[in-house]
Amino acid sequence: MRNVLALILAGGKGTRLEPLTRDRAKPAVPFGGVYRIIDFALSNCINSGLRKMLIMTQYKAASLDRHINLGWRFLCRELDEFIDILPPQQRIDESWYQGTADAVYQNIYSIEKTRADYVLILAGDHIYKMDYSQLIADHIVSGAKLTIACIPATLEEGKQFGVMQVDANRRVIEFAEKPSQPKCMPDDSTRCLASMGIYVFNAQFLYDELCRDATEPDSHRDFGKDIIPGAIRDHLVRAWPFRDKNTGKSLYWRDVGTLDAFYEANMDLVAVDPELNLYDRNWPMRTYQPQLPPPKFVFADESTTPARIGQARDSMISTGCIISGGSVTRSVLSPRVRVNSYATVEDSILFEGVEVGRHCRIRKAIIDKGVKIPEGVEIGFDPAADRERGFTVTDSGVCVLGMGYDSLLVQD
Ligand code: ADQ
Ligand code: ADP
Repeated sequence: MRNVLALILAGGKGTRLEPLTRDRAKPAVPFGGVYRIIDFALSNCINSGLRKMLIMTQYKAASLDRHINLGWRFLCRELDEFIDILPPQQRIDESWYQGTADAVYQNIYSIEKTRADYVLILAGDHIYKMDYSQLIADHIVSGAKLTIACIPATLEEGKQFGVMQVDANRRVIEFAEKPSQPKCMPDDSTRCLASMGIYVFNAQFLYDELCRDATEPDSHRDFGKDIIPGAIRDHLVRAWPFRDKNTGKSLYWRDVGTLDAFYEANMDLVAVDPELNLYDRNWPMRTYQPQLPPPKFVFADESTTPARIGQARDSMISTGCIISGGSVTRSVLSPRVRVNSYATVEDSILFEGVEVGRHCRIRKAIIDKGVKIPEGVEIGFDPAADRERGFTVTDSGVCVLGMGYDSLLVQD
């Protein structure tokens, strides 16, 4: 793993996660209480034995920068180990990158300087646990120039992904980026083989392909749209299925690009027996956490109606939270959340520092950092009323309050 460089693409705009991405990049969005989304890719790198990481940022990177600086600056440069942030390159006539390949191409000098033989390209916005060393070993043994991690998806999901066809040796023979009619797998007419956006390239091959693409006038400068379809024509490009070695079953992986996917992936964590186990001591997930006292639960008085009981069930409650006479069910609370007496919070995600006033009723909501809900307010019970108040309500009925939405909350 010493000659592998991990490049983490952390620059996507994340429009479909608004308002959570209005002021921060998608990989910096809080997830699972104490994590940021990017912690999953970075923890996977560390747990896989990778020690050279470059994070490519673009939009609204201040909060991401701070998180990396606080939580991920522990590698030893003297041993040629690093996690560095590559800010966007300032070009004379264009300030933003075109596609993902352009972002990599413009940083080619920093990448070549690492003298890596293999480049692992990752997205900063996926929730999963993957041992990249297995993927890299498969890549090296097969002699492929490029290996793409893949997973079965429904034909509907396939419209959001790169969809491929492979031969009996897992050679990729067709690749379509976000096809309107995804082609199914030969042995399963209901599913297609989706690219996870995780690639291992032979470094020299990557540089050659990026330089070739840079001279194509019609290219979008994108891995999925241009580089991969170009590479499969003349070179050995293989697929690597992300599945359990023993059972053959596909493993947990979520692209949390939409509010509903983000919500569901958080809710997956509060299941009694979650598919994604964060408590696995063999695969620790790292993050930055402020120094805070343990969560506290106070008041237990059943004689009042409603009862005044400080409690949480089937929930993840972070440090510094105080559940003071309120009740929390199937929810994920980031640090320093406060839930006051007679309030109920159900099926919700509350980010850092949210305060829920007395007698509030909150259901199926995502509430961003620092929002203070005044006494007696109801959220998530009436989608039309929630929309009217200026909140985002998703197709599946999740109500989302961005930072600074306090002013829209009038007392019911
Ligand atoms: P998408 O995720 O739709 O599909 P894209 O929007 O290009 O592809 O984003 C890929 C990653 O790069 C994301 O993590 C994004 O945040 C980041 N990114 C985008 N533009 C960037 C830039 N200019 N600088 C830095 N980072 C940037 C891709 C593949 C599909 C595949 C899915 C799987 O194209 O084939 O199926 O990922 O999720
Ligand atoms: P994160 O929650 O990701 O750590 P920050 O707290 O740094 O992010 O906030 C990200 C950006 O959002 C900041 O640059 C700030 O300008 C903006 N912001 C923070 N709080 C508010 C608020 N209450 N209303 C509007 N914008 C805010």
